[in-house]
Amino acid sequence: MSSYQPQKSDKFTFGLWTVGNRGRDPFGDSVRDVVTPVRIVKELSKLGAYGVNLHDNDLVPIDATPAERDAIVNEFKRALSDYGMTVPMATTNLFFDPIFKDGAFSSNDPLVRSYAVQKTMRSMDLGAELGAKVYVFWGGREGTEVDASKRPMDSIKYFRECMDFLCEYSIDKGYGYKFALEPKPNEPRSDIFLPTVGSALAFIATLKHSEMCGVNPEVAHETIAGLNFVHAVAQALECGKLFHIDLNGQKMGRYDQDFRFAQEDLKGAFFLVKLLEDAGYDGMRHFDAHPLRTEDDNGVWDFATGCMRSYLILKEKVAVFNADPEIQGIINGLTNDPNNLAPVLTAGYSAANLATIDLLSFDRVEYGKRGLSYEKLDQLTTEVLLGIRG
Ligand code: DIG
Ligand code: MN
Ligand code: MN
Repeated sequence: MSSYQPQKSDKFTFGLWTVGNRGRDPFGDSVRDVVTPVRIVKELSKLGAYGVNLHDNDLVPIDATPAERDAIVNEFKRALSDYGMTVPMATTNLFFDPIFKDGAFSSNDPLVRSYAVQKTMRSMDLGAELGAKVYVFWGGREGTEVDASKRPMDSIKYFRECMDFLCEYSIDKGYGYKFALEPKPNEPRSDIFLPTVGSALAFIATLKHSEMCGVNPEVAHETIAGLNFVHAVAQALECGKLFHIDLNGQKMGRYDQDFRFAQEDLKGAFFLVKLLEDAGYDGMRHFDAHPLRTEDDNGVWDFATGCMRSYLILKEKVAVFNADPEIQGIINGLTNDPNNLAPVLTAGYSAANLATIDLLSFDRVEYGKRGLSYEKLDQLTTEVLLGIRG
């Protein structure tokens, strides 16, 4: 039995804004004191985390002077060194300040778009100084409440112009960033542009430097959209565009809850961990979640511990599932190919393969009656998760 003690090799990371969340919500004031970035680094290091991520203003106030900025960053860098922590990802806060109330990269106003690009460049400079190699773009304010307020084709064009400009900036500065777009369908805007992984992947294909752009899917965001998160991540993985991932928990049909990882859909979390581990995903396991408003300071670190423990426990259940002979027997039988047709479809169109497909003949009615044992397969999966198998 493992201790489920996180190791640096697990690559667990947390945003400063996660364990630093003070519990304020639209209907209630903060319930916890400020947790400083230095203390976050120290406490997460003690719990076994690999690193922390940040928005520019999680660390440096928007109105800080250059001297204040440098002092804050130097103190933070000392803490990272003292506690052996890294900063794998950085991002820009383009959603909190009123200037962005009607969007940043997709704002109608070229002055706002230009300021959003400038702020992002300064934030990219900060991220590079801290060693970040992934840069996330979450367009929390890119959207509408009033359809008449935007020409959506122009909004997408504006967004593309800013992304193309910033790709060039990263190249010009030699930062080597991998850009990761983070989709969300709504909240805080009524409708947010690039709402899902699929729409983000389509948008990336239209960028000048699409090769350096991928996605940062979040469990809660595809779930809010009513979609299967594992399928969204699988599509990103399959096309080499899973550059980062935001792990958390979410009930469907609710506001963005950002719960502790696996707090809600346990089977969905299991198949997500299975997908990532079976695929050999070597990126960060980043928790973009926050403690419940009910929690005190102790509860904050219970939250962080729970995120990592649940991932490690589910990783162990994946190994049990993958080694279970009855489960694997059913799964392996699903792709039986007595007529050797899979290689024909993989090889693609040719005279020989055309003839094979053209001449294909079988008893469709009888074949359609075959049972697939999914009832047994899913029950066995449930029993693995309930701990009575393996
Ligand atoms: C919210 O899901 C967003 C912001 O917290 C941040 O920009 C991004 C980082 O993963 N996720
Ligand atoms: Mn979220
Ligand atoms: Mn997120």
